[in-house]
Amino acid sequence: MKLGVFPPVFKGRLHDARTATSIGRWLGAAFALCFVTGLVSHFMQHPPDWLANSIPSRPSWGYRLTQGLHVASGIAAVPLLLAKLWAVYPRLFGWPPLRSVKHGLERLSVAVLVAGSVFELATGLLNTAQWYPWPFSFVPVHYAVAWLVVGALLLHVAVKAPEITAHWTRRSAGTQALPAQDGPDRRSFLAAVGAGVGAVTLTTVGQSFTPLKDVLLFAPRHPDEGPQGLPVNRTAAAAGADGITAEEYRLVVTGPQPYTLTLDELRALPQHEVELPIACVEGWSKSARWTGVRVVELLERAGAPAHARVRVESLESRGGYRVSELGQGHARDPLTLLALRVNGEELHPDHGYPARLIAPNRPGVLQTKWVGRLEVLV
Ligand SMILES: Nc1nc2c(c(=O)[nH]1)N[C@H]1C(S)=C(S)[C@@H](COP(=O)(O)O)O[C@H]1N2
Ligand SMILES: [Mo]
Repeated sequence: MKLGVFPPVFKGRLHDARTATSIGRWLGAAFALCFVTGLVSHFMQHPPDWLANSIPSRPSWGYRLTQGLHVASGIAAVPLLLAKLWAVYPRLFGWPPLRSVKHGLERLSVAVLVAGSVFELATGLLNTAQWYPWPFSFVPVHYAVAWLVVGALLLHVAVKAPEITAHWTRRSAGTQALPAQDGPDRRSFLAAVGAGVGAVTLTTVGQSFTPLKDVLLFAPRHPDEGPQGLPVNRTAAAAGADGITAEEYRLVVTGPQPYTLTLDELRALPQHEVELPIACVEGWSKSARWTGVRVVELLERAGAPAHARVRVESLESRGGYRVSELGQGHARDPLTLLALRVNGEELHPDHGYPARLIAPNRPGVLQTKWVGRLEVLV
């Protein structure tokens, strides 16, 4: 940049459309993956009525994968977005600033795109740390702004289509026009961006992809930390669920033939063992060996019809996650347990003693702890 003149003159070809396109397509891919996996997460957590009974319970690792990709693609997008902004910022000095109504609208869409992207990545990142330094509710706002970003992104791609196609491939039009010495510069810049993406991914992805947990440096939750080798978001004490005794505990099952079980009666029912992950929406994920009673067997005993949905209610008195619902697929899956034990031990209070729900392909927030009631919905 040549200082002292306005508008400034940028000579570096790193700021040209070819660099912007190179980074832009990776950023676009990261955003697309983040958006699609975000939609999956949204609909699994808040299924509209018409969808509630069609959410599949398999593959059992499905949500772990999609949410792991959601958080990883969001994190990878941070260095990509910074690089992209650096590559294109000279355009902020384009002169005259407003050439036409169309140009004005285009700049407005870019402003929405940049602001929305920064907002999504920042709030998403802080959410993984369970830190909410803002007055609004994270989930609906993060979801709504995602649509705004996608809209602005599609508009941006449409407007820039000629430049994108011109610079898409190595042999693309315009390459010949570039001075030969640009090649190494651009390659080093792109290599540095690639290294940045690799570094942030490698040092954070271990929170859900446990083979890499030993190089996990920058994640708020380590998948090994916590009682019985599993992380905890909300402790029994925080939920006011730490005083539950085996003597007082009752499981209430409602339905055509309602009944109540004591903990000893639950323990006396056929026990099954499953290996399933807790896949927290916030990004960490960890597999464990759970032992307990099949929910489908509890439902059959209550005379529940095959298509019944189930409301799972915690003994926790308040808190956003004290109730969850099982659609038909999850309610009937033999892997869905009311678990009494984890990794060979009785559940720790923080993991939901005396009984918690564990089901395949399900967001962590819906794996209800301290379960006291199963309500058959027909
Ligand atoms: N009743 C109740 N169940 C709950 C929660 C809660 O706050 N209350 N937190 C959920 C969340 S966000 C996750 S990720 C898992 C974590 O389970 P863990 O603490 O046993 O690892 O429990 C879920 N079950
Ligand atoms: Mo969670």
